[in-house]
Amino acid sequence: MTFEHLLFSIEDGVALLSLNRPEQLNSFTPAMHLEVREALKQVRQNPEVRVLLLTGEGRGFCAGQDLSDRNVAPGAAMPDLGASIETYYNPLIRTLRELPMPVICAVNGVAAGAGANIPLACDLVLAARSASFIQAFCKIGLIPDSGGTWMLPRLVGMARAKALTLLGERLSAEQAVEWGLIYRVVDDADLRNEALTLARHLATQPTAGLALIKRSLNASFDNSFNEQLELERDLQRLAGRTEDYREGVSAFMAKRTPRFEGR
Ligand code: LHQ
Repeated sequence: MTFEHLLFSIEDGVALLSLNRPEQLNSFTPAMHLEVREALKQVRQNPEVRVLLLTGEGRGFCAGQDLSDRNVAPGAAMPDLGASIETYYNPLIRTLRELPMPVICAVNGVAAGAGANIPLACDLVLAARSASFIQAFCKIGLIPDSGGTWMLPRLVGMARAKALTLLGERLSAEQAVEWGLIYRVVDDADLRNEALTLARHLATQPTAGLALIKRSLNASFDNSFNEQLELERDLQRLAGRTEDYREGVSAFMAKRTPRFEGR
């Protein structure tokens, strides 16, 4: 499949997926959703891929749903936005969160609506200094979706989550780091390189183990302490049976650099 609305490449174990509708600030149409879905399927199925890097082309990361085909004419039937979420957004968010590899998001510019919450489903979020996050939903009578109502209170606390979502004000990238919403801010000109360097580093690491770390931390929000201890036991059991564990210990004992393969 050739892609019209995104750029997609795989190199050095890193899949780079860049949203590519820059004139519309990479807002999502059904066609773009389908292309992202196909690219993510390739990421999942290709054993060469050990890290996913998600970003956007142009001056925006993603402005959420493309609203140009969402105008409800007076007298027209009311839309079923739930269907759109069920069909497109929820599967996207679940896929990013459950992908068994580290997912890096490089937020290259404004991230609004669903576009502000998609990064929160990723594992490591870097943002350009000029980027910003806007929970724009409240301005058009909607509620935050794409997992925002779940992630925001957990990341920044209820008081800030309510302020962000009820006011829809722009949060700068630096403030987003201060609030614990994202990991790191870098200068605009350095964002792509910094994100790629991080992705290439992770792709040389024991990525099967990293996937288990991600899984255990994601589960911790829902589990009791005892359930989490049991999950740690189960996932450590899996981790201990990877080739990379064998290689890691063996390299440590021999005082040599390990060569991990992600299995
Ligand atoms: C856009 C968009 C856009 C189309 C910028 N659509 N063209 C899920 C399920 C189903 C339905 C509903 O929604 C959802 C989830 C959602 O995501 S709802 C939230 C949808 N997103 C928004 O409400 C954000 C709308 N955009 C904005 O508020 C601004 O564009 C931001 C703050 C993102 C950027 O502002 P500026 O930097 O001033 O840029 P701009 O507004 O001039 O936009 C540049 C162009 O991009 C412009 O087109 P034009 O032809 O005039 O150059 C915009 O119309 C277009 N654009 N967002 N979502």
